[in-house]
Amino acid sequence: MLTLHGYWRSGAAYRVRLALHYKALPFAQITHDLRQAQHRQPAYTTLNPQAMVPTLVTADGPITQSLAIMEWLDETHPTPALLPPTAMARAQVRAMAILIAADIHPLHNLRVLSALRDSGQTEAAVTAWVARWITQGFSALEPRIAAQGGPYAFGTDVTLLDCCLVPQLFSAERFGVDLAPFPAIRAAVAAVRGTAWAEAAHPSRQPDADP
Ligand SMILES: N[C@@H](CCC(=O)N[C@@H](CS)C(=O)NCC(=O)O)C(=O)O
Repeated sequence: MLTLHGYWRSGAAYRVRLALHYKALPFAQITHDLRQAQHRQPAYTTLNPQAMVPTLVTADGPITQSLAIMEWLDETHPTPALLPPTAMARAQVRAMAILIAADIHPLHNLRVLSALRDSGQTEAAVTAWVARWITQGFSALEPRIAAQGGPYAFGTDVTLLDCCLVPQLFSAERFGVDLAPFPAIRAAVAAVRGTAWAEAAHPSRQPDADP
């Protein structure tokens, strides 16, 4: 049995939930309220010394880092695949997924926004900070996704890029980022949203979601 340690509004945990539901893999969830700093409790940091969600606990032990988790899921449960068949296409999917996971998302995770607030930044300044980095990252992604021709972010099949893009758009909406300049990104996310597997992974459907 797989157990996902996460939090309903964590974008990185949302990626993994999408991959698990896309592959129709059963899993249990243990949630940690980041607002209450539950992810910093020793019971969790023995699993993930970084004190970040997600962690996937498998029969072979825990795996941290959402991209590593999704790659492991794809290697151990190859169908349906989350990566395309050719090496070049896989490299392109990974490059765009890393653009989101390494170059956009870390700039607006909880610890960074808390540090900005602690340094005296106003909520308006924090929101502008988030919008700045999401907009910059999406501006680089938009033509690359448009070039694939849809309906998904990397063309005709769902990939782990979709698992990164859907939560990133969710965060962008939450922070009120102007999404008008990104029609290809919005269309790719719309293709996934509304499917039963994506619905099941949605933050609002998780056991710890705010009412
Ligand atoms: N690179 C990590 C990022 C994980 C991450 O940023 N998790 C956030 C929630 S989305 C977190 O646990 N934040 C806790 C904190 O900032 O204190 C991954 O992809 O798994």
